[in-house]
Amino acid sequence: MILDDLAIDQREAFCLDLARSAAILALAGFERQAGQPIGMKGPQDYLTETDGAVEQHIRNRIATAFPQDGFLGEETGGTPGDVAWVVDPIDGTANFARAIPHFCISIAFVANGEVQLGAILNPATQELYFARKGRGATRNGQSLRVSPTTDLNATSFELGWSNRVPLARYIQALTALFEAGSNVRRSASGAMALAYVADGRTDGYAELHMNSWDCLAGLLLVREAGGVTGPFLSLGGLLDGAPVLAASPAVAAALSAATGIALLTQADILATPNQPTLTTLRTA
Ligand code: LIP
Repeated sequence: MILDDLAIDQREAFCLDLARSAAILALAGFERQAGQPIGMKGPQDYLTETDGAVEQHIRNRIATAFPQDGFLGEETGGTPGDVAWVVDPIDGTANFARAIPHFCISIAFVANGEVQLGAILNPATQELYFARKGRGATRNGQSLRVSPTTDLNATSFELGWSNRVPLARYIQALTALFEAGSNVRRSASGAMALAYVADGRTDGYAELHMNSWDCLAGLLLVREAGGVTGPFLSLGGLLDGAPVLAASPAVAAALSAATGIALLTQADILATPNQPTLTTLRTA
């Protein structure tokens, strides 16, 4: 089913209100649970009651407003279909569980084979990042551009980590980035990291495997802020996850070479309708 601009307009207004209402729940949970026992889904995989409550809130509101839309969430799963909301209720759970105010709600809306809307809201700072395909990216309404950095010795990259990837592969990429001259950070929230690339606060973000709910909103933000990314949906990332790379154009190839994660090629761009014009990018 192809959605027209009016249908996406309706979801844009809803998406912004949905992110704000979810953030109220998330912040209340953050303030309530500080110092409480921490639940674990698995090694280094935290579970808080707020994750489930926020996702249920989001899922219920979508089911009421747009019952025909699909849903895929980190906590409750789902069958997305062609028109779907892809949601991480609390990205940065490890931070949330330890009372570190660096976490967010990440909401993406996928239709017509692409991410159409992306919203990332950090309830602790009240910074709302939003992008609509072809219409730019904002933070609290202010337009965003990726960083102008060209000198690798001045770059600050972020490299995400999870135990879904062999440690040796992570260390290899980390070493290559430091050897290329970059400073490398990890903040434990991939969605916030991608929003910071769009905001010019970081020059690039890479992770060797991310789930769709962690990255789809942020990848749209980066592209709409003038950045470049790797392929994700075309790799089957919606259901299975895939490597993620997003960066300002001048340093994207270096990040790709150091991590071995491919960039979108000109052929990828030309094959995707309505893509913003980008310089030709070599793949890794
Ligand atoms: C997080 C991701 C991040 C990854 C973390 C964790 P969560 O998601 O956003 O990319 O590096 O290990 O998976 O679990 O906080 O929602």
